[in-house]
Amino acid sequence: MYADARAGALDAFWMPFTANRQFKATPRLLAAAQGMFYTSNDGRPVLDGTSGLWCVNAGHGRPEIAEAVSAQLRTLDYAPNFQMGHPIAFQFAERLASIAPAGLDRIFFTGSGSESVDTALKIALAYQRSIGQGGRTRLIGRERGYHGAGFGGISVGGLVANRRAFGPLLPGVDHIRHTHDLAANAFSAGSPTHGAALADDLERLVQLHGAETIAAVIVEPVAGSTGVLPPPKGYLDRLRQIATRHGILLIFDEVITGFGRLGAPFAADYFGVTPDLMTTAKGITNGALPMGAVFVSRDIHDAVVDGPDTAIELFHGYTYSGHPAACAAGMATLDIYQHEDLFSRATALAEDWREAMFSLRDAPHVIDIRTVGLAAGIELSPRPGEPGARAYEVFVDCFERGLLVRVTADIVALSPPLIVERGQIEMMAASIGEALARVA
Ligand code: PXG
Repeated sequence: MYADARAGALDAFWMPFTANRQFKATPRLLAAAQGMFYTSNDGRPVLDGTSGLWCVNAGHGRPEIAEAVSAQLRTLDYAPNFQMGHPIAFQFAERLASIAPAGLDRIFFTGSGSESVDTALKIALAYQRSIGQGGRTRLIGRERGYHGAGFGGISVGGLVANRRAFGPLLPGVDHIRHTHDLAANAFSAGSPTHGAALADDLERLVQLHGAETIAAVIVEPVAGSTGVLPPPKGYLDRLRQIATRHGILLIFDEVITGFGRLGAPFAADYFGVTPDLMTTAKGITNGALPMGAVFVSRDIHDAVVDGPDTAIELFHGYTYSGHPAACAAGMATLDIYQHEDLFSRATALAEDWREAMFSLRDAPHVIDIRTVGLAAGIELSPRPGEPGARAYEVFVDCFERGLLVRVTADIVALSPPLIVERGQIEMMAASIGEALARVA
């Protein structure tokens, strides 16, 4: 219950991606957080099964981050990075470059995942132009992809609800097919066996549009928002080969998969496939401050950062690109990831995670379970005529009993902080199992 009981106290905040009237009639508020737990506004502990929104990878309330941010704000609260600079942005970029997949060691800072996506798409276009391929203006995304909420991201994104209200979007965008195939792949742990050939859909678009019109293809290595879809075995390799063969840049959107979600620093490391650009955000600061970063191959950087020394090479950037406090949060976050070996934690827990999630295989309504790293998607059969209602009820039931999960359509998604303990993983499976037994 909201402490401020005045009528209308929740009205002013137009909440994002939320059923505002339903929420404000029965609000769920989180007042504090520590480690693996939130505390709800009415004082109940709530186990965080989602790392906030896939971002609090090192767990909540880390004093090291709070102290680093506080010290930075007292020393240098803000300074521009346009034709000026400040030390911590360079230091943090160098730290990020040192953990980047081979070759992706040029870092462009942004304020969010959506800005990272816009930035990567713009760099791809600028690069093609700088190498004399200015006719390559098409951008390719994938059905069911989520790349944030900017016009670039929703254009290459493939979730109809995020697109339909917003007009014609960017011109010249096309999409390859998604990889979800329940009939062939239900209950696959990790990457499913069937579907590598779906990468050939990029070849189809090359035949349709001409490679010389296509700048880049962007995919999430594991599609997250749409309900955790690991790539079929061999799919990402094949996509890499086709993109390379046709001079198309490959962008991995690692906003969710970056910073240890899969048991390696990045999905590129986990799957052994290196893209040309990589978008990140979320776990970069453990969610403590808004920030994103695009990792760019040195070749792309060098091709764009060319021409007369006095000319600005890329007319792009944000007031908060490399914000000092966000960089301080990021440096402290990387220290934690490294000292606590959190990038390998998802691998250490993978078997327990898989086992716990697959214990729900025979629970009511479950039609698929997918796990990869420390993420899982539990897909339910929709209640006839009421798509999404069943999963939403599971979400509310879990919250009331002290577990935070995410739902999208009729899929329950889990992505706990990497500090999760085995017992807490079992609690998550047990709570979801009980909720499934209760919903109609
Ligand atoms: N790319 C990907 C792959 C994402 O998952 C974004 C870009 C956009 O990031 P920002 O920071 O602009 O929100 C995202 C965001 C969910 C959920 O429940 C996922 C996201 C955001 C909110 C909810 O799956 N991902």
